[in-house]
This record gives sequence, structure tokens and C-alpha cells, in this order.
Amino acid sequence: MNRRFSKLKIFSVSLAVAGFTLTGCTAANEMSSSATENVAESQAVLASELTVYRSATCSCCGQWIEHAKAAGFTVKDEITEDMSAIKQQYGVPQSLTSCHTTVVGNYVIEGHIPAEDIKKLLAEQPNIAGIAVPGMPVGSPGMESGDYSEPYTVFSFTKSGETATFAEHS
Ligand SMILES: [Cu+2]
Repeated sequence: MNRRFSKLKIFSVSLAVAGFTLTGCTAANEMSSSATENVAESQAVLASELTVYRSATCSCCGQWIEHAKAAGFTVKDEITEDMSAIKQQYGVPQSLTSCHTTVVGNYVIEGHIPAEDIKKLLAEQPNIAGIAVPGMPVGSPGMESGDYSEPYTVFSFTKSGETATFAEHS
């Protein structure tokens, strides 16, 4: 336990020294086993390219991209310095915002969403604008921190701003 904490401390200190802005990434990232999770997938779903908008210094966004790639998605990595403009453009409700914003087909995917939920969304094609994990829950894909994880909810949202539970993770 102590060893991990000191590792985390060194990690964040070295980032601070290097002058990075973490945009809220507070945990060191480690590879998860989620890539090996058995999820239903079709070629059509995986053929969908994800366009990920993120700031240049967002390391957890990069970790999430690795998660999506490991799950079979093709990712177009778009660096932008005005993430709030992107969120506004794609209609992400203020209460559901996170770090990176992803666009796939007609859907918006906000934050550290598990790849299995993107596959579910693309397979079921519900009449919603998108799904979001607000904030950056520890243990969500790209936010792994050892064995620790906190439960979180994936919300759906509509163009008019109605939200509902899409999936729960614990
Ligand atoms: Cu993040």
C-alpha cells in the first residue's frame, strides 16, 4: 500500500515539475483487465470510428483512448484547446461534463465511458443524443488506480437535456 502511494506521489510530482496541467487527472493509470472482458460485439459496431476531442495535456484522456483501441475501436485523436466549445457544440449537459468528448455516428460520448457501453449504444441505437460519465470516477477506464475503484453511473441524455441511467458500474 505504502509503496503504491509513494509511486503516485512521485508520478504527480514529476508531472508538476514538467509543467503539465492534468485537467483533473488525479490518479496514476495502470492497464486494466477490461480489454479482456467478454462483450458482445459486431463488426458493424467496431467499424464505427470514434473521434475523441481532448486537450493536449490530458493524460487520462490518452489512457481512455488506449482502452477504446484495445476494445477494437478505431480512434481519431483531435487535440483542441477549447473543450468547452466542443461540449457546447455537441450539446453535452453542463451537469454531465468530463474531460474528453467523443463523437461516434450521431452520438456523443462524454468522459470515461467503458467500451462495452459504447458497443451497447451502437448496437441498440436508442433515441438519445449521447451518454456521459460526469467527472472522472477512479476505476473507470483510463482512471485506474491499482485495485481501488468507486461506483459510477453512465447517464444517457437527450437533445432537450433529459437524463436517465444508461448503465451502472461498481
Ligand atoms: Cu479524464
